[in-house]
Amino acid sequence: MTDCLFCRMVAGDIPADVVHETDRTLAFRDINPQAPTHVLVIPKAHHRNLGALAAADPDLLGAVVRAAADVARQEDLVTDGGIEPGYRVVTNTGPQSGQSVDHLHLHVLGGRDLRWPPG
Ligand code: D5M
Repeated sequence: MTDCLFCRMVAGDIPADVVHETDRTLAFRDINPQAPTHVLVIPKAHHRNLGALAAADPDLLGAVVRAAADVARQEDLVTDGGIEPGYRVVTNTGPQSGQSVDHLHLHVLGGRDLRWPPG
C-alpha cells in the first residue's frame, strides 16, 4: 500500500470532502483551512511537485489548472468570465516553502482579503 496521503485519498482509503472530480483530477477541502474557501486540487496520478508534473505530463498539468479554475467558479470566487471577488492559487515545493505532502497540490484560496506577500 502506498504511504502517500493523497494517493490514499484518491483510492478512497482515507475520506476526503470532495468538491470537484474529473477522470484525472480530484479537488477536496483542506483539513486546516486558511480562508473561507480552501480547496486542494491534485492530479490523481502521483507526481511530487509542479516541476515533476510539468516534465512528465504537461497535459495533466493543464487539467489540474483547469480544475482549479473550475473550483474557483464553483465556489463563487469569480463571476462567469469575470475577476470578482478573486482568489489565489498557490503550490509549495520543498521544505523551505512548507510543503508537507509530497503529492502535487494546488491550494485554491478565497473568500477573504488575501495579504501579499504571503508569509
Ligand atoms: O499543504 C498540505 C495541505 O494538506 C495542508 O494545508 C493540510 C492538508 N491536509 C493534510 N491532510 C489532509 C486531509 N486528510 N484532508 C484534507 N487536507 C489535508 P502543503 O502545501 O504541503 O503544506
